[in-house]
Amino acid sequence: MTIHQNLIAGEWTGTTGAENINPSDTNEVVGLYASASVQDVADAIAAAKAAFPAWSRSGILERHTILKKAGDEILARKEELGALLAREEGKTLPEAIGETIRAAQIFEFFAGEALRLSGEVVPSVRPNIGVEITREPLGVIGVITPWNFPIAIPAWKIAPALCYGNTVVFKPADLVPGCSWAIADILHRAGLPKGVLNLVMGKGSVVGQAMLDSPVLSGITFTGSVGTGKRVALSSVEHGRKYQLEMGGKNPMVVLDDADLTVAVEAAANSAFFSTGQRCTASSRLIVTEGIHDRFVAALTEKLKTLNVDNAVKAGTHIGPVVDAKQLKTDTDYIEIGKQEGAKLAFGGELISRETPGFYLQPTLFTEATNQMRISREEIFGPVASVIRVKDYEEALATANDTPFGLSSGIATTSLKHATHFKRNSEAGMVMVNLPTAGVDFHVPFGGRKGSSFGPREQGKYAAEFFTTVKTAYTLA
Ligand code: UN1
Repeated sequence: MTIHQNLIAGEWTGTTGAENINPSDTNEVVGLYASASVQDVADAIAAAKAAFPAWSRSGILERHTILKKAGDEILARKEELGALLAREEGKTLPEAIGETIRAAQIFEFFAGEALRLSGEVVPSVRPNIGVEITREPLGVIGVITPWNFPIAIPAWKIAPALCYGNTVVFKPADLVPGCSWAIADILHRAGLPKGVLNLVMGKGSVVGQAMLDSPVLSGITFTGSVGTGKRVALSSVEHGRKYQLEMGGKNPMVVLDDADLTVAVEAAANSAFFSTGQRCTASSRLIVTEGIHDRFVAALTEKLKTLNVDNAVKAGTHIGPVVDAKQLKTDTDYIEIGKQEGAKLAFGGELISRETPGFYLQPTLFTEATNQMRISREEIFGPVASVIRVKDYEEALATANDTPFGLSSGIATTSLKHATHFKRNSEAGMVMVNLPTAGVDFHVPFGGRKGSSFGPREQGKYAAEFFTTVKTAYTLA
C-alpha cells in the first residue's frame, strides 16, 4: 500500500489514515493519504509566506525550467498517472490519459509564459516623466480543487500561480488525493524551493475552512460547488483578498432542424454522458426544435444503447462509474424527481452491477421535459440529461439562456445565420458550434457568467489577470 503525506515547508509530513477508494471497484484502496489538521494548514501558509519574497524575485528561467521539467515528467508518465486518475476518479482510461496529457501541456504552456512576462512603457501626460506598467505576483495563493478533474484542474491553477511568482497552499478534493500528491511530488523533485508549493490534503470542513479563515492568503482560486464557492466569496470579502470561482453549470445544447443529425447526436452524447456527466461543462439540457425532435431522440437513444458502462480501466468502457455513493444518491434522487415532475424516462435510470463492485448507473435520458422542472434548473453532475422540445430557433435561444448558470453552451446547426446569432447572443462564457459543450483547449480562456463563475478567466494568457496585480510606476526623467 502506498503512503502519501502532506508537503509542508519542503518536508513530507503527517500520518496517513485516509483511504482513497476506487469507485469502479470499492474493494480496492488506491492508496493511503494524510489528513491535514488546522495547525498543518497554518504551518503550510506560514511556509508559503516565508518562501514568497525569494520566489517572487526568482529569475524567470528558474520558473520556466521547473515548470517545464514537471510537464515533461507528467507527459512521460501519462499511462501510469492516467491509470491512477481512472482508478481514483472513475473516468475511463482514455479520458484519464487525455486529461493527464492536458495537465502536461498546461505546465509546458506556463513554462513558456514565464519567459514571456512583459509590461508596457508609455509616456506620461506630463512632460519629462516616464510610466511603466508591470505585473507583480499577488502573494500566497490558496488553490482548492474539485474531484472531477484530479490532474488538469490542479495543473491549471498551480502552473500559472507559480509561473507569475506566487507561492501556493494547495488543497485537493479529499475524494481524489492521488494525482494531486503526484503533482506535488513531481514539482518538489523538479527543484521548487521549500515552501513554494505546500500540499494539505483532507476534508473541506477542516482544511478548506482553515484556508478560508486565514488573513494571510492574498487570493483563493476555487473550482467546486455553488455552495462552497459562496463561502469562499464571503470569507474573501471579509479578509479583503482576491478570489476566483468556477462553479456549476446547466449547459444547454441546442439542436436545430437543419442540424447534421450525426454531428448533433455525437455532440449531445459526449456533452451529456462522457466522463459520466461529471463535468461542469457537461450539457444536461438538450433543447431540440420540433422538426428534428423525434429523429434526434431516436438516434440518441440508439447511440446510448451502444455505450458500455463498466470499470474505468477496462478496455471498451465508454462510461465509468459515478464517483462515490453520495453522488450516486444525488443522481438517483434527481431521476426520481424527474419522473415525479412528469418528464418521460426515455432511456436508462437504473443502477447496474458489473464484475467489480462499483457505483454504476446507466446513462439516463428524459424527454418531454420543460425548462422549469428542477431537473432542468439544478445541476445534477451525473449521467442524466433531458430533452426539451421547442418550436424554433428563437424559442431555443430564449430557453438556453433561461438558467441561473452560464458556463458553456452549444448549438448543432448547418445555418451560418443561426450559428452566428447564437455565438453572439448565448449568455455563456464558452460557446460551441457543432461541438460538445465540454472538452476545452488549454491555451485559451476558460470560464463562465452568471452563477457559474466569478472573477477573471482561467487558462491561457488570461490567467495573468487573477494571478498578478498590476503596478504603474512613474519616473521623473
Ligand atoms: C472540460 O470540459 O474540458 O470542473 C473541462 C469542470 C471544469 C472543467 C471542464 N472546470 O468540469
